[in-house]
Amino acid sequence: MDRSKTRRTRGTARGLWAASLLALGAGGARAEAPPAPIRVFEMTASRFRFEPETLQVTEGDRVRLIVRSTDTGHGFAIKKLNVKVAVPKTGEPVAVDFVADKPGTYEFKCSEYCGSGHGRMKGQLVVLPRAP
Ligand SMILES: [Cu+2]
Repeated sequence: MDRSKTRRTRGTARGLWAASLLALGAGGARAEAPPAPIRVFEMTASRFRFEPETLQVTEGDRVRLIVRSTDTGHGFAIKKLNVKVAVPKTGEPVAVDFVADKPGTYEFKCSEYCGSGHGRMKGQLVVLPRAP
């Protein structure tokens, strides 16, 4: 009984291996561009700055920012990209996903009043043109 179980398991493993080879072959035959890489950045928000203050990505990158507060409640907003999230004072990380689809410099700033220096709590996202 144990032996037959083993054989079945091996058979399944072989089947999966063949299936994955087929999948690779099919993927290679398609002339699609590979998906844009995801750039992941971790960022902290605290009175009254973001760290890092400058982010640099390349046109077309999919970007994920993981933002967390080290003190009080903040916000993270990139107006031109329609991004705005609350960053809770609990320190829980918040994920912000967007596609940097146009080159340029985008200001980001704190979108939740957090004290006297709130107005200067900002940084920039630089999106470089993709080389042809
Ligand atoms: Cu603020």
